[in-house]
Amino acid sequence: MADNEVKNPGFTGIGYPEVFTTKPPQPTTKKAGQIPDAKVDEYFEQGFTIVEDFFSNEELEPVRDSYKQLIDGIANRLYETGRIKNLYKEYDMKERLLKLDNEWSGAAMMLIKLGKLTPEFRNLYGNEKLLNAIEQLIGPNISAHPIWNTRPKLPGVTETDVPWHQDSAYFDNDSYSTLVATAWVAFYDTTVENGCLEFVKNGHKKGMVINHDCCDNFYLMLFEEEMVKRLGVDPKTDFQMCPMKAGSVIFFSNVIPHRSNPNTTDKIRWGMDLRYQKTGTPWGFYGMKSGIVLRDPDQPDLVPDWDAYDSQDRYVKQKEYEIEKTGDGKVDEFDTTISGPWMEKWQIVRHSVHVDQFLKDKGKKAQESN
Ligand SMILES: O=C(O)CCC(=O)C(=O)O
Ligand SMILES: [Fe+2]
Repeated sequence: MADNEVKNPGFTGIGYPEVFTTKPPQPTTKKAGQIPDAKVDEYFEQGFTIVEDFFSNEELEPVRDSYKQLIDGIANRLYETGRIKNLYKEYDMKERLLKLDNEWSGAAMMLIKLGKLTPEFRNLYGNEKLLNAIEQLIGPNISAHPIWNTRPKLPGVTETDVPWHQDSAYFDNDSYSTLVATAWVAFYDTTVENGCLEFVKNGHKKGMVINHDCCDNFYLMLFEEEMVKRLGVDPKTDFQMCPMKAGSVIFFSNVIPHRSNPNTTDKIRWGMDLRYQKTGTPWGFYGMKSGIVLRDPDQPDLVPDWDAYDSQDRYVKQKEYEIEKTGDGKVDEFDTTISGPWMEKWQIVRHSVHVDQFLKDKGKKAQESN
């Protein structure tokens, strides 16, 4: 754990408890998707809440189909460039990417790095029911946060095992006082065995981003002692596994610590996180990418500008940031490293190809940080 706070530009020591524990005024009209009052209270009291059966199978099927097409596209690219000898067409969505990744390790990363929102993803991100629930958490002026993620977790692929962290540790310090409400959607059942999410109850109460270290693969790490020391949580009673049925959504915020453990089954765990914030609050992504307005009570006919959102590819932006705009920021489709500005907010205590790529892009040698 990083003990020397001064060395961590990401640590401010300032907390915003009220931002993360205060329920906004609730809508006065009933709308589809609204979650029970007790769930809204739970979100602000313990820092997360699971809403079972939020989406029906019919609502999720187009999104899953969209993923199937993306995976097919990746399979074809790997095949036509001679990286794989089999297309694994006979396998379904819970297995095909794993088969591909086992033959060419990097296939899963290619999917994760496909930053584009397909029409089906846009529909899910801007889904009326979801926005009605989000309104209960952040109020009626809703924007999409710059960052969303595909979350396949593959057995044996450590790049999909996410250590303890607070999401804000990845964002810039200007956004520490902004509530970002995340909706993590389960496409299939998540279980303890396949690596469901795990949360630290009450870890949001101080509203503070605490010391992280860099990096496990490209992920920041938050150690248990740091959570105990600064957030006053108790691992014995506050760590909570959150298995979810397909179609369920877990809502959480950007300061609640969470992680997901390795998948010990032989099928992929699948989810997607969609993030929302109040319009006008800092986007939090180092000026590299902005969000878009999804809902504005003063503009009932507003159509979200998804093209503007999608035109800012975060992975290209992250590359540009690293090479300080000296290059064209083009990302090779087979480059399976991920790196970004969060790597310089925290001490580098562990190296990986991702961290070393970051240092190389920044013109620093890996050894210099040791
Ligand atoms: O899906 C996972 O395993 C991690 C998800 C996560 O950290 C997030 O959505 O913020
Ligand atoms: Fe997270």
